[in-house]
Amino acid sequence: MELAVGPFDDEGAEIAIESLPYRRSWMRWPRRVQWGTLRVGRRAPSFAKVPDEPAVVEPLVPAGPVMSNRVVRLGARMTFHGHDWLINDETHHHDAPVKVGELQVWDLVNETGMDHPFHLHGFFFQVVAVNGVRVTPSAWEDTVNITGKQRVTIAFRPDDRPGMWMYHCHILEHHAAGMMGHFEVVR
Ligand SMILES: [Cu+2]
Repeated sequence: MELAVGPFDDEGAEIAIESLPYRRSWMRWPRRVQWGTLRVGRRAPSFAKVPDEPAVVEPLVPAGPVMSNRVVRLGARMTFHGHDWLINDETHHHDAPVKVGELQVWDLVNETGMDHPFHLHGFFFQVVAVNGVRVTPSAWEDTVNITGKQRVTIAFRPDDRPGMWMYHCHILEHHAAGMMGHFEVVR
């Protein structure tokens, strides 16, 4: 997505920076919160350069049925203190290794009723299907929001950077309470 961003108002105008209400679970009622105020300064020339052609994203997975080679289930478990947040029924899941150059197609299955923004470290991925329905990837992502009970299929090809890598829910209290996994990239 390419955006042109202002401000387009005159000097002295005030623009609120807000988070808009979004219901990410039944547990919390969404609120509109103002985080800051932008005051428009004196008019200045733009430094932006617009590319002649928009970026082209070559699909990693050809059209047709998708075969995934891994399932990552995002779950939860009640505890005395609140919740454990889980990957494949474990906190801080130790996932299987992946090979450099080998196409990865992962089914991310949200077993809970709330959203989890899934974030992968180190490798950009394409969203190839949502709830089993193919989508044409239009961008390289490092995070995809998975709504309650949704299944999102992603694809990436690990390049030659062996070592331990991580994925996690980007709601940091979920990450801290276990909704993360490590996996090794091997040659
Ligand atoms: Cu989460």
